[in-house]
Amino acid sequence: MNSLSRRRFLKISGASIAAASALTSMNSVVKGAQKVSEKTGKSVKGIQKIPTYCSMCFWKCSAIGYVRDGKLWKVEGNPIDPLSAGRLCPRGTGGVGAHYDPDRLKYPLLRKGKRGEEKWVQVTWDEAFEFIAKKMKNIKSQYGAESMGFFSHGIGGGFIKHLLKAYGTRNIAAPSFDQCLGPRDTAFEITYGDVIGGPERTDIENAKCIVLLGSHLGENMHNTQVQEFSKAVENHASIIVVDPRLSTAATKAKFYLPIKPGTDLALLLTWMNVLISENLYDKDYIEKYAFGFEQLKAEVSQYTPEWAYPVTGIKPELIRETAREMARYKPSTLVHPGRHSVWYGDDTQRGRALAIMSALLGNWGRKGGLINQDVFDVPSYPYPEYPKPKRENADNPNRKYPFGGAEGYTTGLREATLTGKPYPIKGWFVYGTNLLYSLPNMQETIDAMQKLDLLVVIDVVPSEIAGYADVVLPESIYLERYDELFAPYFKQPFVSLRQPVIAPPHDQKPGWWIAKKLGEKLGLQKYFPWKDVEEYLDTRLKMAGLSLKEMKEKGVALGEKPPLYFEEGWEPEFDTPTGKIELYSTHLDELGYDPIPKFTKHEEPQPGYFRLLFGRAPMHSFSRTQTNRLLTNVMDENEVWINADVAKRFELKSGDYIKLKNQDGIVSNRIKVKATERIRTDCVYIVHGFGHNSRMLKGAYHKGASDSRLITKYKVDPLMGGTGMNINFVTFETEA
Ligand SMILES: Nc1nc2c(c(=O)[nH]1)N[C@H]1C(S)=C(S)[C@@H](COP(=O)(O)OP(=O)(O)OC[C@H]3O[C@@H](n4cnc5c(=O)[nH]c(N)nc54)[C@H](O)[C@@H]3O)O[C@H]1N2
Ligand SMILES: Nc1nc2c(c(=O)[nH]1)N[C@H]1C(S)=C(S)[C@@H](COP(=O)(O)OP(=O)(O)OC[C@H]3O[C@@H](n4cnc5c(=O)[nH]c(N)nc54)[C@H](O)[C@@H]3O)O[C@H]1N2
Ligand code: SF4
Ligand SMILES: [Mo]
Repeated sequence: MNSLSRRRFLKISGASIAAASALTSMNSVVKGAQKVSEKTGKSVKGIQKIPTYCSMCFWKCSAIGYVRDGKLWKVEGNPIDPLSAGRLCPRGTGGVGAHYDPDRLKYPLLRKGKRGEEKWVQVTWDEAFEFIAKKMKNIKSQYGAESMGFFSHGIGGGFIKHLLKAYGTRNIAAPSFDQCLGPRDTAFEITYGDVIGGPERTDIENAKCIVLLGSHLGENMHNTQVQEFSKAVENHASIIVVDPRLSTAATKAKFYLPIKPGTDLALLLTWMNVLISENLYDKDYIEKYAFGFEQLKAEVSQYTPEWAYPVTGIKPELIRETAREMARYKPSTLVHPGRHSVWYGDDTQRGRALAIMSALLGNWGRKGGLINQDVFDVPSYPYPEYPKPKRENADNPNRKYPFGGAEGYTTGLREATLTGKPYPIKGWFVYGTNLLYSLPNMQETIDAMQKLDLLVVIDVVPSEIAGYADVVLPESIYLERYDELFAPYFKQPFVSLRQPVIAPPHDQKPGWWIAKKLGEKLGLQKYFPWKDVEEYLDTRLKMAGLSLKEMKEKGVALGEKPPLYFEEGWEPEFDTPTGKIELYSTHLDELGYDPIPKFTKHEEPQPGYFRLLFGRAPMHSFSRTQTNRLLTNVMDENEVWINADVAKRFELKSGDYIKLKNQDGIVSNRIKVKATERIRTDCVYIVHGFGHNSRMLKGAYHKGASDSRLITKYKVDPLMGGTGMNINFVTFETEA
């Protein structure tokens, strides 16, 4: 497999180059995008290099935008950036295509027809703000400020969030928790008293053995993770991949475990059984730092490899061999905690099992394991205090989900809107999240929206969610605006600046400007004391001993590196009830949940049906890049991966177009078949984000099929409210 895998890997890295050359051809075809200096009104000659940070996904690599003769030319990595080390992923390079996207929203729109009819009139920004402010004032006086909800994803939403907090609501939610990493972080918080966070605290580059469950690095293109993973592969780290599909990462693996979907928890518990029964775990570490080992030992004694074989489909010898392999390299064996972890509804418990595995291998706080991170402290702007909401948040009444996200959960807010309980939600602000494609069960979202008095969507293209809005506000893209400073927890703390590289081509405006102008219309001026965003940023940067002037030149400032490992002086401190790593969770026990994870079976497909799995493609992000012509030059539709034998049985071959029909009779757009040995017979796989149905997305309309449409069923995690979405089944409909 090795030579094949190397080629495949080169192919993936090559996508970056493909995007770059597509970009050159793009530039030669883009006409009428001649840029002029905002200050002088003259065309700018020569090449300008302007540091900023990327927003093609939420990893936020620092980048340098190149402007040639007044036109956006290319985007490259910023060499001093600890995240990208100067190299962007294919999507980052392709960011140029977002600026030139012909499907962009150009000016504010007011709805003409019914919600969802996509009929609009063009209005001025002032008319749009007048309309919104009037409705928001009505909602406040009739229902209370908490009756406004805010959905957002990404750092760009920061100023709008500030506006809504100033207005008086805290009903704020993002799909990056309940539809993404929530269960994982909840599990690590329960076990270690600390989260994994993003960028993840994974020391991939120093790991000697890497275990990936799902986590399809190489298709999942989170830059730092992929770069470190390639380094680890070059250094001959032993790779173990568990995936029902032979992912790109799996082609690099020494051990590939084609697990039956939904049974990872069984495998993890069985690995623990082997580590403990064969005395392979890190005894000193467990004695020193962990709580509940005896209970764990007793609990997992039932999960033998022979028990696991029929459950997971993985042979007992292979389970033993891989457990021994992990033990051989401990503590530098990294069981990757994953990121997109909302799979089956018991995801926090699966996350707990991952966390416990890490403890048995002694890898928290150790080289090649889960390491310490620190943050470049940039104080917040000294705003006046926000008004206190009069009612508790509507999304998680009485803390039904005891570990629900600190800032609310998405489907809870949707449910409150639908039911009017615990109180009516009458307005939504939606920033940078295509809720119809990011939340499960699209119809519930549509029904909820029909209950609203006001729906405002801030987007860059006419996304599906924008199609339902009363007012659509066109934002300038990330290369055309300032945003909040980015200062995450990372092994090398840093702060980075986003600044405009190029002016927006039409009447698009940045989030900060929208927030301030609307704030003024709402009488909330005191929350916007700064003249403009430059003053705001400079104030914050000065408090951190920096300045906007120097940040505009460098883009990134580095902070002081913390000790990464216990050996380097990172203090082992666990903020749990026992002050130890809780193999046995006292907190879960107290709340009446399983203190040690237990395996439960998940529903299986009916005959003729296949579990619908989904994931990423290297050159696209979610449902947000399918109109970017640079990226669609490389991939403009998704395919459905079907096991070759299954395809034969259904008389399907690669290249045929079919439709997918789910268990509830929902039928997808047409999608191309990829008949392959690289997937199990009980599931199919598609890349998320395709299959757009908004007519205004001309470049993406009806290209490929949408997983989101087929995800009508979801299972809510009782601990934190995350929505398990891998529980839908599809069958095939041929075109004839
Ligand atoms: N190019 C690109 N990269 C991205 C993104 C993007 O949009 N585009 N998005 C980013 C974001 S926000 C996230 S959260 C991550 C998501 O990326 P990951 O966290 O890596 O996502 P997963 O859901 O773990 O991975 C999907 C993989 O899980 C496998 N899988 C499905 N079901 C099972 C199962 O039951 N067991 C096992 N073991 N495997 C299973 C699928 O076959 C697929 O290979 O990607 C990030 N990186
Ligand atoms: N079915 C299904 N659902 C999923 C997932 C999945 O794999 N399958 N993945 C889950 C995960 S891991 C995550 S993190 C979430 C992601 O969920 P979302 O962040 O909601 O992802 P998108 O669907 O890409 O929606 C992003 C929207 O922001 C708009 N946008 C892009 N750039 C800008 C900008 O600069 N400003 C503004 N205002 N808008 C902008 C885009 O046009 C698009 O409409 O989805 C989750 N939901
Ligand atoms: S990982 Fe890629 S798309 Fe995401 S921020 Fe970095 S360069 Fe941009
Ligand atoms: Mo995510």
